Amino acid sequence: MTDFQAPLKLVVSGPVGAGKTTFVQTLSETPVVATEAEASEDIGKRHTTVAFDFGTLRLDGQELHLYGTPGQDRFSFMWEVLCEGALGLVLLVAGDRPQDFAHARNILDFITSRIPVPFLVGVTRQDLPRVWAPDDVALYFGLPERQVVGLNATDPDHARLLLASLLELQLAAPALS
Ligand SMILES: Nc1nc2c(ncn2[C@@H]2O[C@H](COP(=O)(O)OP(=O)(O)OP(=O)(O)O)[C@@H](O)[C@H]2O)c(=O)[nH]1
Ligand SMILES: [Mg+2]
Repeated sequence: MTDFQAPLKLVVSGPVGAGKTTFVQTLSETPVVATEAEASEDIGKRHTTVAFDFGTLRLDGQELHLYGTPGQDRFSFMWEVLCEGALGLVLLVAGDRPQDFAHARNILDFITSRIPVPFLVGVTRQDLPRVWAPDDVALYFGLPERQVVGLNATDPDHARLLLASLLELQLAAPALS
């Protein structure tokens, strides 16, 4: 027996502009590997993730590896690659972009139908006016309120709290084999 604990792999996914890259950058204690490129179509911002974001941190003594996915559907093959072996999922959606909620739901279904992992929905941009509250997003997704958390993805305290809640869910989940 060794007391080496393997890093826990967590995936951060969601539509374009949900805050995935921001979330990984806010949390990572090591320099983030990011693969942003100039967007080739009009997605409302200049740069977008084309392969993944990668960051690491320790939380409650557990080493975590975070993989942020691209948001654009044309990179959906990367979702499967990145989700291989994942033990948790953070599905981010921008609280001021309700037009993206259906797409977020599709991404969530796509991933959880392939890997039945514990997940939390994070509703970003809570620092801005006129955003959907997490409870309303929970209703929209048909999820229990405790599974939908509001956050400002640029705030380390918010981001760490969300991950801590996901770890709690993960510990509570029956062992997946
Ligand atoms: N005020 C505020 N801005 C945010 C928040 N989350 C993300 N942003 C901003 O929203 C923009 C888009 O965020 P990204 O992290 O690039 O989004 P993404 O999900 O990685 O997008 P793709 O890689 O294109 O799919 C950036 O300018 C962020 O600074 C938030 O909670 N509050
Ligand atoms: Mg990104």
